[in-house]
Amino acid sequence: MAQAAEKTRRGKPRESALDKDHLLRAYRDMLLIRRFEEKAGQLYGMGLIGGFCHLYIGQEAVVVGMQMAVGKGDEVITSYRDHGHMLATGMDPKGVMAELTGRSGGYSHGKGGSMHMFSKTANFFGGHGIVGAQVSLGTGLAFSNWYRGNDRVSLTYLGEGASNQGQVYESFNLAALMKLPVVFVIENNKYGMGTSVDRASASTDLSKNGAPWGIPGVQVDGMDVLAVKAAADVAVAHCRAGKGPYLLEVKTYRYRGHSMSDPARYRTREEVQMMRTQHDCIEGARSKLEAMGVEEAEFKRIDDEIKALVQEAADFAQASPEPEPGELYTNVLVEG
Ligand SMILES: Cc1ncc(C[n+]2csc(CCOP(=O)(O)OP(=O)(O)O)c2C)c(N)n1
Ligand SMILES: [Mg+2]
Repeated sequence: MAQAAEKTRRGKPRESALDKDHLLRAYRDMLLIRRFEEKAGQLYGMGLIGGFCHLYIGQEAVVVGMQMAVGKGDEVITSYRDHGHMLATGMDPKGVMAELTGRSGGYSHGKGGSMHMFSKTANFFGGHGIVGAQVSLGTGLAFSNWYRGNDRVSLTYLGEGASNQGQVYESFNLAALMKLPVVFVIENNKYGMGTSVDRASASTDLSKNGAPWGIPGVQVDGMDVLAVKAAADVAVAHCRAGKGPYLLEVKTYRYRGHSMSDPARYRTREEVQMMRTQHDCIEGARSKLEAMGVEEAEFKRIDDEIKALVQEAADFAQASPEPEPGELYTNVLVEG
């Protein structure tokens, strides 16, 4: 991050202490998501998690970088690939894992599962299984902030597969027309299930998809958490200043299958391997931290802390009881 570099008296650029702390925090937060998702994958394999489950492994830098740019009160909404977003907004790994295993200690009391969790305290608005549906809802969150006259910003995430949906463009229009404070974050992981973006989208630079409505947009390296943070800072400041929506196309990659069963015939092993070995966001952050002088003992301390947190979440998820049969019809419908 160019502006993050400080000049020493000899004129050599070096990262400031503040940047080291920020990056360490980002490293920790990305590692929590990675290890949490690996554990979720294991529990799925053991039959403890059922139904849909979309892992976020590989994409951690996107949500962590975005969260570094927002503050208390700002809102997040996303699709079904949502565990990382929940952890990054500060939701408790125990409650998320318990929801994945369908237990009463979960955020939706075991009745929502992987794709349907919410937290008012964390300002996390889900978890949506209908592709693109969250984009109109996220625009609605921004409308509510505009209506109330506060300075909150809505981070509305979508996949590149969702990006050409009609309701996405309707949302762009309304957001631009009313200058709503929403950052549209397209997580371009190259695939929508088994369809590559090149086969599905006539528009190849998705950051320009808001151009007809005058929505500024940029492409961002989503495997570099500091690049995401830098772009997010600009986007969030734009929205907070009342200038209307902003679009980020964040180029990322998912290492695992679309969902838990995925024949993976749409890409080569070499492609996945190349991303894992040459562009991994956690390894990238680690190398930068090593260059800043962070020692092995510090990484070990963070690894141990995360391992313990994730194990605690898995233990809690397995010890928490299943919902009582009498709970079948509670909290599923609010009568107006
Ligand atoms: C309206 C709708 N159409 C189709 C589906 C089936 N479906 C689930 S995920 C998905 C692909 C979406 O890809 P993308 O937006 O790139 O998100 P990613 O899975 O890569 O995070 C599709 C077509 C759905 N859930 N909802
Ligand atoms: Mg995708």
